[in-house]
Amino acid sequence: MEKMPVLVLAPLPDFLMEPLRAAHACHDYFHAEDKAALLASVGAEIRGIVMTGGSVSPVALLEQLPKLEIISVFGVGYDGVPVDWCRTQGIRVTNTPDVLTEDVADTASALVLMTSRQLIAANRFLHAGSWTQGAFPLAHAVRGKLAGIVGLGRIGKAIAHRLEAHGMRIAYHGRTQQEVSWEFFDSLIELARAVDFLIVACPGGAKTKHLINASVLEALGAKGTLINIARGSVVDEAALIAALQRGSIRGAGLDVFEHEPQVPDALMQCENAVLLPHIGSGTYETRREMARLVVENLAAHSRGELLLTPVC
Ligand code: 8YV
Repeated sequence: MEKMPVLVLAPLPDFLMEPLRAAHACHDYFHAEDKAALLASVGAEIRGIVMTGGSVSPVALLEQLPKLEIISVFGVGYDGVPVDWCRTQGIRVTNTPDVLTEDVADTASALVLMTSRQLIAANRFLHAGSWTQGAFPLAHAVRGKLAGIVGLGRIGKAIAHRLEAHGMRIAYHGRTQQEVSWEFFDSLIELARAVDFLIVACPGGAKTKHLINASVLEALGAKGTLINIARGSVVDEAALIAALQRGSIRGAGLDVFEHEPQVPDALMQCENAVLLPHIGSGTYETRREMARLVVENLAAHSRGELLLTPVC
């Protein structure tokens, strides 16, 4: 069978690239120095795209691929894909849900502990040899504190279960109230006002852009910490930096940023922020499962079978 021409829009691990290359004719758009020349030579033949959760496939690019049939995202978030446009064109989209839920939730709960117990600062303190000069300052307990989850999907729920195990109380905000025992807040501002930790776990994209703005941060206030494991676009980063600098919120634990991998110097200098380089799903176990779904979705599509994890 003839190999399906596939355009690769992002850097991918070898354990994904190897099976992709074995099954398809892969063209590396991400590393191509002359992207226009690559499109001119293979664009008319491309039938598949592989990209990551953080990468983007704008309509202007997709329009140059008249035979495109499927976009397979190596990630659960597909805010980089113009899904409504793809639907109108009959282009299928797949993602990698479920397999990364536990790791991302672990990362969120670790950020809660790292920020509240000052674990990163404590580690730095010891490495710097400061312990012999005195004890590390006291930090804050998480038990009894209220965590507000913004976006109670699969990942949001997995975070809530972990934080309950730490003795925390849970509330949430989202588009609709769900049949769960946790308190629902219709208003995001009211949730921010009530909680000690505001945890962003909703999808990215136009609908949630800068949902966490200056007013939400003001409501979170000096007793509050912002955690974001979702998408950088959900938080107004400039407003967050201003709030961290003024100390008008207590701190932040962030795994995602507005312009990854660029993180503003001003944010890197905030001692009250714990910053991770988008490692939420970054384990061998999970990334291999994500890779398997990408490969199997493309294979199913090539054989005309049902997709495993379709978005549309
Ligand atoms: C990954 C993600 O960082 O699943 C997502 O939406 O952002 C992450 O799991 C990414 O897709 C892999 O590079």
